Amino acid sequence: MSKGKIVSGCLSPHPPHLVYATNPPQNEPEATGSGAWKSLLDGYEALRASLRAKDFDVLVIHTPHWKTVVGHHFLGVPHFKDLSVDPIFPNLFRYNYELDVDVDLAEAIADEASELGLLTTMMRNPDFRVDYGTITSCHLSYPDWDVPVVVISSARPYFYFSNEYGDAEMMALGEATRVAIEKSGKKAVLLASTSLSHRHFTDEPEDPEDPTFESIYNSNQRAWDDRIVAMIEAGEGKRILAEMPDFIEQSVSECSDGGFTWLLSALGVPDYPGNVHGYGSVIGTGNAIVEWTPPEVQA
Ligand code: 2X7
Ligand code: FE2
Repeated sequence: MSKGKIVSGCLSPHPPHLVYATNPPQNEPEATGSGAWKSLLDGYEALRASLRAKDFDVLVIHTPHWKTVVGHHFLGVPHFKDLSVDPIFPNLFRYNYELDVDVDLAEAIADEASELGLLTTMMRNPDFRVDYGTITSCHLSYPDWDVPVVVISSARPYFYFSNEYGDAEMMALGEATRVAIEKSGKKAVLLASTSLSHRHFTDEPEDPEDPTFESIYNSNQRAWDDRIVAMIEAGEGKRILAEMPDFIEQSVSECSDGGFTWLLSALGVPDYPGNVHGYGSVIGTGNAIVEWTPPEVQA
């Protein structure tokens, strides 16, 4: 068996607004088409075109909206079908999903992670409702749903301990993910389902797609996002990690759920640029759609 590899690692933010805006048949609410979020919708179109041109066996996703109190959990049932509803925006996202899980790879990542000292659990409840972060990022990045997924929950180390300790756990989880993929012989796409800056408005315009309403929450949030995006484009993975604790603290970043650090670690902390397909705000939050293609895959 040849060695498995990560063929692409992506930041894939999950505002349900972006699914709503494109009116897929799986989503119940109907969009007005007023035109907000164009930069992100275009960015996702570019990411989808890129992923469809790649050959891969599995999507591995880390989601901030499956929050687990004790350790890192993995979906451990081969098939799920249900209705996923965003608890904050049920007016935008009520999505009928059906997906397959690569349970073997999920177990292999969990085993590697426990070897590295992390607490892991396989989630075996067939009636479990998959969170909207998973469904949204998978739909926006790869709506074909014709490959299985591995879904990893977000444990609470940043919240119970510190940003520095949280990063240390996610570095280990990223390492475990890479090693398990290599041993599996599979080709994987990784999705870190996360916004960057994450302060959001607490009221909504009457038309959620009103483009005149949409803007970043404040210029501090935007300054941090710009800084992170510049480091992504300069191939400064190591520096992003060095600044991650301050970034999380000062921009209320959703990266405190660990996805970005996990992704950078799994990619071996890239010193090559990520391709920024799009950046934009949704209800005040900052979101970047980014893809790192490892140099050995580009060659
Ligand atoms: O979960 C989210 C998010 N992270 C960003 C924006 C809007 C809604 O939901
Ligand atoms: Fe979120």
